[in-house]
Amino acid sequence: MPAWYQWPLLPWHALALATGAKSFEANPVLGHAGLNRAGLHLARRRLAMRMAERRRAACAGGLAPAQREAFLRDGYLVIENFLPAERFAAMRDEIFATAIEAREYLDGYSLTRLIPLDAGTLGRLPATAAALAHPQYRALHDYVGSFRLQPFQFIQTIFSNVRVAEPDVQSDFHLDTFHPTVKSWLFLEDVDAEEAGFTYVPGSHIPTRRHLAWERRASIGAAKAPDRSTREGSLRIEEHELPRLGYPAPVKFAARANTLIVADTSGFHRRGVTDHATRRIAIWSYARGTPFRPWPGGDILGATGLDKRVVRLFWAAQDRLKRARGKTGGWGWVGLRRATDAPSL
Ligand SMILES: O=C(O)CCC(=O)C(=O)O
Ligand SMILES: [Fe+2]
Repeated sequence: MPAWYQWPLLPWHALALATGAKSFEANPVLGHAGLNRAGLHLARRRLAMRMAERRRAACAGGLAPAQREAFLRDGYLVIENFLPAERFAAMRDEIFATAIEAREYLDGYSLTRLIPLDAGTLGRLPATAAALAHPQYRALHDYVGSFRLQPFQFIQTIFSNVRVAEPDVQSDFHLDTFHPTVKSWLFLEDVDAEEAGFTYVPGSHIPTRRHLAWERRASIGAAKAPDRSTREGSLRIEEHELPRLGYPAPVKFAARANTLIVADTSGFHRRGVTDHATRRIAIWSYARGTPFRPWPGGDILGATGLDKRVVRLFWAAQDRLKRARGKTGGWGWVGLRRATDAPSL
């Protein structure tokens, strides 16, 4: 039962069922054990998948049939030599040479640095802006994400083993959310097999019956799960549970520079675990639409250019909230950094 103090907001929480809201903990309807036992979570998931299928079909034009087939089978696409070589080199050289205000987050053994590619930075990175205007880039995100949406873009550097600690929170197998959604990495440097390569369970974007049964069970206890990400709607799974779900073994991707990996991160994935002190630099993008919408268009942020501003506004609001609550740690601005600058702890 929701606690008494949650009752006044129940209609609001119920309305959130029709949106991408995913936190089992923050929403007493989404997190309700009885409702999830009866199939609330699964019903949302099934309907969201049906809608995504329709939207995806409408976005299929920009992909070759073999690409569509590979994606529908695996849940990801790996495209080597994605950009023309000169364009890629110009972008990489420009990025490696430019120091820009960055945000960083120290979590477990990783330090992640993000430099937004937005209205505040793209003017200083003309070769990068030109390279990312590649029409296939957008088409792939639209198809995999199932929305015609301008993705949010960042320069992402992940340093692993910056300190003695457990791997970061992304290094557990998980689903980002309950509906199809897209993330991509266009690697600026090689990622070797023993490094922290992106790892995906092939085919897990289309849940098997056993996967759905696992998800139903997980959703029942998710609001009170010991793991925070699970409570927040990004279900974690133990590695030893995976083989029972009927998928092939996870694939950890080694990749040459200029490889693009685009994935539906509603399938099981994680950041690969490594013993080495490594750095992984990529153009990282994601896009997420409203899961129950039957049509793929209507990108208001993209049409108004706000997509290049909202991330910063969101971060500012987050930072203000954190200060107001007297909290420290987590993501924060750290001043000028190049993507390649060694972490200073
Ligand atoms: O960085 C990676 O390899 C995966 C991280 C992840 O799980 C995510 O961004 O959703
Ligand atoms: Fe993820």
